[in-house]
Amino acid sequence: MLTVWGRADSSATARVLWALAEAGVTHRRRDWGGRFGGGDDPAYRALSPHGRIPAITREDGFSLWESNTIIRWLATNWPQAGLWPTDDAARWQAEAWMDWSAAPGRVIGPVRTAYRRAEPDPAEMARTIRAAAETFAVLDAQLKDQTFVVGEQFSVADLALGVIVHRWFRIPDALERPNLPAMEAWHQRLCARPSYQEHVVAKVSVRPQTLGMGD
Ligand SMILES: N[C@@H](CCC(=O)N[C@@H](CS)C(=O)NCC(=O)O)C(=O)O
Repeated sequence: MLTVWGRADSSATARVLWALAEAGVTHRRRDWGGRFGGGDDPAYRALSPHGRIPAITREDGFSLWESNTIIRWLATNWPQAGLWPTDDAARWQAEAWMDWSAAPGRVIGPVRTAYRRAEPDPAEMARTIRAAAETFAVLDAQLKDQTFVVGEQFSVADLALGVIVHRWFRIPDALERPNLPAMEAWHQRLCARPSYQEHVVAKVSVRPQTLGMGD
């Protein structure tokens, strides 16, 4: 059986738990990282060289780290889950979008930092939101005429981006931000998936001190 090492309210762990649920893979989870500690444990560092979560292990000694790599491994080893697009060109587009997912990951952090300040500076919030919106607009354009990130099939690309986009929509409505209608419609489609509700919506948004934007 697979073991996932990571607290359920971490965005990178939630991405893997969501993928496992989509693929119907039985696993267990160990609370790890953040308030649970363990990142500096030498045995854990042997699994995850930067000490970050998540990592996965199996009884036969197999282990893996980096959430997107875990998702790629999962999609390859559970082909019946259909997480790789069947069309070869679409499959490589999915790879590109997975790698691109680092970009929105980078711009959402400063928004959260600005918003969490004891005395938030409206100019900083506006600036960070504008920078994030420019990046998310790339995804909005991609989703304009299609159901999922690389076409009509739900894939690894949706798994790589769905958690980060959820954070964007957790920015309180009071903060002005551009409309991204195609991305919003896609987010709604993800919200209709029970596995996304369970592992992303219910977990990545539960900490009031982070204003519902998760970690
Ligand atoms: N690129 C890595 C990022 C891993 C990462 O930064 N994880 C965060 C949680 S989202 C972490 O380990 N933070 C320290 C901690 O929770 O102890 C991945 O996607 O797996």
